[in-house]
Amino acid sequence: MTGTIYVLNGPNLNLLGKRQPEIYGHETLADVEIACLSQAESYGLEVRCLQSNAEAQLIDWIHAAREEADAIVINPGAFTHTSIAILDALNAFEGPVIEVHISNVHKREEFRRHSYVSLRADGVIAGCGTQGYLLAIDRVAKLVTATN
Ligand code: CA2
Repeated sequence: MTGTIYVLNGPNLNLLGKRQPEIYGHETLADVEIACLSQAESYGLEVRCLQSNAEAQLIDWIHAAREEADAIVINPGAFTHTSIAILDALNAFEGPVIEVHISNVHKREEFRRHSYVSLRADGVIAGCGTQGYLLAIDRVAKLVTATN
């Protein structure tokens, strides 16, 4: 199978493994990205891992994914709860979109329970720690195979 998955991470996720391990665990973003590469490779898929603290950069990458990716796995960080612009960008992407949250957003503050991105996502994974990214790749592999 050939195919490319964009794995996008939003604001503050560059701090993974460096702060608040009780919420986000001990793995760094680099650890997560290596695990994603290996998981995708097991399905014969390629992965491009990108992180930004800037909403505009994330939107530009989602636009690039329209030409370059077959699926998007995205943890939009706090933009999940605020960004209609990221929702609009994802709505212009045709392939599968899986939304990932490391923490269980439903067990936290009320404002984390609403996600604009979920209005577009084909699947949402929350509260599975960084394993959520690998579960998202499993799901994408299944969806990409089903459409090929
Ligand atoms: O649970 C998730 O993955 C979140 O998307 C993480 C966001 C939060 O705003 C969402 O409500 C849920 C925050 C990312 C902050 O990441 C950090 C990682 C380590 C240390 C500090 C922040």
